[in-house]
Amino acid sequence: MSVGVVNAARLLGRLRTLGDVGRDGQGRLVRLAGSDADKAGRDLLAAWMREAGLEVAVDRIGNMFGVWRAGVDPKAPPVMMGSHIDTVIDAGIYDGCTGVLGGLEVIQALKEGGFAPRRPLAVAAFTNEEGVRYAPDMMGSLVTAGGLSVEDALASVGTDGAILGAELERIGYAGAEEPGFLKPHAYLELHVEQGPVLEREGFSIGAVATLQGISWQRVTIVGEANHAGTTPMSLRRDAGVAAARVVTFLSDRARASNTPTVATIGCMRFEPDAINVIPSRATFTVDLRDPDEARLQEEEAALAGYLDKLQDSEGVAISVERLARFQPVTFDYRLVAMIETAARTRGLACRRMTSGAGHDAQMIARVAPAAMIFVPSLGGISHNPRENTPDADIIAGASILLDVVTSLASE
Ligand code: HGY
Ligand code: MN
Ligand code: MN
Ligand code: MN
Repeated sequence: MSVGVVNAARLLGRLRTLGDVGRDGQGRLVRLAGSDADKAGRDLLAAWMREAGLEVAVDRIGNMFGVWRAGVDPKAPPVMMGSHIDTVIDAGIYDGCTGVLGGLEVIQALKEGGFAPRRPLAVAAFTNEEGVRYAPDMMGSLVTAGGLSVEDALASVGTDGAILGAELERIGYAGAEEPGFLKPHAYLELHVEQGPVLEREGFSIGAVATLQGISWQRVTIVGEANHAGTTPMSLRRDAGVAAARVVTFLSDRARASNTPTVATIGCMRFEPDAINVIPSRATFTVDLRDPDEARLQEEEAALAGYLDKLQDSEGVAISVERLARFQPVTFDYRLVAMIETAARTRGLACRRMTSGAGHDAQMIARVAPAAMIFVPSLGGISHNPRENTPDADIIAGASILLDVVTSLASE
């Protein structure tokens, strides 16, 4: 029985308002970790947290927490919700923000409904979940879970050369609290699915039981700059051609395998980047994912073997830098079952599923029981301004979050 009702207008209004914070000159939503746009989003979130009467705390890696110090022992481990408000480049408005604003709405609705929790409630916005400017992704929650030292995280160098720690200082979000200062009793993340499954199969709610493994690498291929017109094809050491061979190798291999392996080359740069110069250097990223750890290792080994052979066949030198590596995760069975029960009670079609995307929940699952609630993504589109989820689904997901949190906070 819920003691509070999600205020749909408030939640949807905040999603749209925050969705307009951090638009660049081309109107694209770009709120990269540590940027001025990130600061603007954080400032707005902190104001909403205070408006809800929450204590706002920030830790040294910039993770933000709104805490309702209620309950028998206000210092007891809270039931925590959360996600992230940093975005990719040219993002949609739902990725991450649905979980942060959904969690804030749940606390506000429960307070307004007169709910008397036995333990505190909290909502978190983790720093640099997307990893676009600073690798690895899910950085703030990874530090919270003890998977990366806060010193190393603060020292990370962005794609633009800026140091994360200095950026957090500059935007006023280098907090005082030690990461992990707020150990959750349980953690729940509401998130848009970012894939096609729920919509295609006609489900309103996804109870996320597992999350696939992720491998991020940066590959640098060094050949030799030379004249595009005078150099015979047989004498070239063309870094661009070598890089192109890797793109087709990975794509053909992933397509040919009848496994869930996915491979993406999202960034690529040639140097000197001139129309009539054979590229001397190609730098690109590789994102490999698979729900099965052994298979993911096989894919990494196959790529390494291919790069080895390519060095000889193309006469280039190849180096690889590991940017992130996370094993597949299984979420807390009891929480997954609570999500399914809440959906059934509300008459919402719910299916258990795995997450293709990485999420902060996978890191928090290392230190507390954690699970995720998915709501459908129209057309399965995400990391794209066309990302969209029907209002009714957002409210349904937040209502399930409220139901499960009400039970957990009564324990
Ligand atoms: O890459 C991911 O899956 C997440 O969006 N950071
Ligand atoms: Mn996300
Ligand atoms: Mn994302
Ligand atoms: Mn995520």
